[in-house]
Amino acid sequence: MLIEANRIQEHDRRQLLSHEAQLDSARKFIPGASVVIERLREFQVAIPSWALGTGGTRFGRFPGGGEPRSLEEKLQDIGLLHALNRSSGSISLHIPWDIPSDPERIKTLAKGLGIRFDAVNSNTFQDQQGQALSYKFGSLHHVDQAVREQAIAHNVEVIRHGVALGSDAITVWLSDGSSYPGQLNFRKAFERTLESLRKIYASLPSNWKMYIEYKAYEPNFYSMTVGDWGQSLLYAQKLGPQAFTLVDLGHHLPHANIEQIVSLLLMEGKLGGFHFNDSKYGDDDLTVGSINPYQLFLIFHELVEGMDVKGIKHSSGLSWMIDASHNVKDPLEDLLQSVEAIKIAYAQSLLIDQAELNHCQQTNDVTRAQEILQRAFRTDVRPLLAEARRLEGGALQPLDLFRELKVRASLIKERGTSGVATGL
Ligand code: AFD
Ligand code: MN
Ligand code: MN
Repeated sequence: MLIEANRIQEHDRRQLLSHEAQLDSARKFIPGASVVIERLREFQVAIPSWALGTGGTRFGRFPGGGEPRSLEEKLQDIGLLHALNRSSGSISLHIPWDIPSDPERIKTLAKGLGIRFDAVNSNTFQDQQGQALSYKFGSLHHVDQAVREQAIAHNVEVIRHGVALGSDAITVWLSDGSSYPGQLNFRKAFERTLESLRKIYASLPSNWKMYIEYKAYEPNFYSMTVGDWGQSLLYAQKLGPQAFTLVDLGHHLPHANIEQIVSLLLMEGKLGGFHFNDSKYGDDDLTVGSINPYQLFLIFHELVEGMDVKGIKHSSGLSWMIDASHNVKDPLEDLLQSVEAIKIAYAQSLLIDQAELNHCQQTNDVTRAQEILQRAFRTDVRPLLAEARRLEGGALQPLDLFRELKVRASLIKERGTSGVATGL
């Protein structure tokens, strides 16, 4: 299914009067509104190929139908999102789930939809059919060198697939760890992992980056070999200038101050990218901004402040990706909501008067500092997002149009109800 431009224009025409009224009033109380709109027009968030189908838990999975059955259909789904919001112009692939049979054809299809390839992900947390050695006790940290070599070879192959598609980064997330005290020698596990990562790093093209994603627990419950940002940063520093830490918002222990982590990683020049999602308890992979939008805003505040200090371009300096799982919602609706939440937090963070905040900090005016942040957070920037979308040819209200056009029903008609998208 494709959404024709005239359907979007027609929708925008119907919404225009009320949009303009809201935009006019927003412009009155947001001094830098035009600059914010320009920044929003550039901002793109990558969609994970594995979030287009219905996710599940270990208890069950309740598919909603019309799920993409192939890489082509995953691209088409992202094409739908991008047509509606003009902010989902890239995809993050997971190998081997998304090995393209014909990379050139996939590239042409993606280009036609305005989609580029963000970081490619390796998978050594599952055993694939026909795989010689098992990852039951880990991959890059495994005590058996043959298992480590197999996992290294897989990562090198992932880079090769990425190169063929025009990607320029690999994300390595390891499930390696231990579930019981005594199972693992932490130091040796770290050293083996580092040695394995060095081999993968050595095969990176010179323009590529390696993102090392950490996670506090699950599937291992006693220790994770890349368990927090300190460990990820250690690997990244030891590996070299092409290695960076990737922050997945759901991968921290409860109450972690993620915004402070982000600030310091940026300071060190070692923040590579993001996996956005939201959570209440753990790695819940919920819709971005659905549980704690204030935290998301505070993270964006640190990002914008830190990137500006270093002269890093907001839209392209870091890899912005979603990593979510949709158990009860339509995945495409959920992704539209997630991209919207990210852009709202980004736009609000652009409203902060950094000079004024800095003055408050230097004079210990704690009350005023809080007021500055909360004034920005409580500003309704949605008319600015809508205007940025309209100017880019997107829909003023993407979610409404998605429903008006009965996109899911068309996808079900096209693909049936029993197709299962690869992923978790
Ligand atoms: C994991 C991690 C990691 C991985 C993904 C696989 O967040 O990003 O690639 O899920 O679905 O929890
Ligand atoms: Mn992730
Ligand atoms: Mn996760």
